[in-house]
Amino acid sequence: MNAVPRPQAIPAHGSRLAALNDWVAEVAALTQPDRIHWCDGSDDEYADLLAQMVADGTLLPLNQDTHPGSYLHRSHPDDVARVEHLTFVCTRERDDAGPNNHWMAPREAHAKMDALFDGCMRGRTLYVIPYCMGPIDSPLARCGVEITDSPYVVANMRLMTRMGEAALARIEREGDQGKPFVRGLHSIGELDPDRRFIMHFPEELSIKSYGSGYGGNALLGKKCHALRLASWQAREEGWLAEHMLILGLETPAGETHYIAAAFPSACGKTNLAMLIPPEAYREKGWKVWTVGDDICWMHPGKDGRLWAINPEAGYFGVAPGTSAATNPNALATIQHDTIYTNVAVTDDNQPWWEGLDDRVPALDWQGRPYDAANGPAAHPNARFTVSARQCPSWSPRAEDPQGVPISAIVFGGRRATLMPLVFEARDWAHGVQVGASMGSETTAAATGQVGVMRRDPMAMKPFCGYHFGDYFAHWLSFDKPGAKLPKVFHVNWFRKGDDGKFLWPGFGENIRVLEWIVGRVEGRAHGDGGGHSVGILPAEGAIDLAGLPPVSPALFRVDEQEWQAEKDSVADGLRAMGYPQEPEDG
Ligand code: O2Y
Ligand code: MN
Repeated sequence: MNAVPRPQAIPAHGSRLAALNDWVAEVAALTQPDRIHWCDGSDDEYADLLAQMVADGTLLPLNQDTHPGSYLHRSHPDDVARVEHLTFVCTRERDDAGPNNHWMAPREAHAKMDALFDGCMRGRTLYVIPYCMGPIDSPLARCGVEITDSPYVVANMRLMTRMGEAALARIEREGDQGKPFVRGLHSIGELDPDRRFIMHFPEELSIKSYGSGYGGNALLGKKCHALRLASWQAREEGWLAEHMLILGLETPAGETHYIAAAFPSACGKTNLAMLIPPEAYREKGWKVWTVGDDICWMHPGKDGRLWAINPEAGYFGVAPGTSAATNPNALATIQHDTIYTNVAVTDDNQPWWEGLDDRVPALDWQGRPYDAANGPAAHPNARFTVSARQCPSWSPRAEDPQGVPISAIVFGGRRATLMPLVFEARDWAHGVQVGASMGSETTAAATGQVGVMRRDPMAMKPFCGYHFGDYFAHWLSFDKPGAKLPKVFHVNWFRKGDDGKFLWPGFGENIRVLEWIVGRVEGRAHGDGGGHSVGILPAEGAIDLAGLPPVSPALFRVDEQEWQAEKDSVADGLRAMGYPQEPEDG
């Protein structure tokens, strides 16, 4: 008897959840893949994917003696960073997306995207990736399914999320209770920048991304789900989805305080999250535990505190500048089982980037023989993708389904002038204002000019999925009776002197600032009384500077006149982002 061919749209494996099967069938009918693969998240599946990508040249094996299990991917040279100008939030009402987002009407956006997706997976495999953002058994976690035609995306999603059968089982269980999952549809398309869009539909909990295979544009669990859609969901449900690292700071008394910190893209969140204290501090018993390096979901607990999880399971970190001096923990993390993207290689095929060491690379990020005349050997936004568990400072509390209680929230930016090393906000409302006033000099994490000062409230300018005015109001709403909110601080590691040199050594020495912060939380460390408009600065001598070369007192002061000018600039920046909202006519 002849076997009846399976209709293309019916997956070989599939889910018992009709809503999921139907969506996969609908997408397959539109995109016309040759095959459908439901990802189970197993080691065998990962090994098969890697072998397939090595065979077709998508991945290049690196030196397996020095970097076992590690591979290099070279992205299309026009596809090397997030594309904010092509990223849209598509709400029914334009005003809900706010002036901080590019907006398109959902009907128009769907039509535009579906025209691009039409037949785009012919000759390719459609992968169905069920994933969970957060510990798989956590009530704070949220699930999604990404459909993609990129095996590179599948491999990265396996490192970055809890992906596969356990996530599918949770999606099915929640589906039985009528709880939706986030639907992310992605195709690399032709990798043509003129046919590239990243569209978010928060009212439908869905994402459509076409034309890029890179990072935040393509790994839809990360910026698209865990920040843009999650911030929308968080507002509806009364929690916060933030662009923050989470670290645990263990004091000599054996108490661990959890700190969440928001810095704009590529301003050192990974370095701070993995900080190794200087020897004198280690000897006294200080230790840093890494819970997360990029995203933090905070929910008010029954005890009034904010409880946080890291929704991610891996790091997609910036390689250039990562070294034994700046971040030894990151370097140890990426010695094996790591996917590198757009780094250079040495003549013995080891990954290399600017700032790593003084070797001279053999090939640059595009695979050309290295020539300084072509620019940096590694792309400035070159990345490593790696499981968080490989980090020597990985905190087992990263798997705690309840999350960790947050003692302090820290905002910061890259500011060559004005901003002192650290100050404390007077109260929650002032803290929200401090976060909303954040500014920073831009980096290579997104396309656009580098080194330009831009306002980036709460480091969420590229990632808040709704109107910033509503977002600030949401932050303010946490201050209610019974709340035991974290103290709020602002730091700046990047202040420069007249000679253009950094005034603060940074990296491991930043523990001195964290020590003051937890001292303030515990009511031990002294502030200056706050008799000025900035907030509360450290009292003289309250930050331990022992053993450092002389530190400029300018780092601990603020010029009142310059501060007033900053306030005007903040007001202009916030107005440009539509805040405060104009009163409606009538
Ligand atoms: O996703 C990218 O294309 C690079 S940007 C990035 C990657 C990891 C963590 N954060 C960011 C960011 O831009 O904030
Ligand atoms: Mn980030």
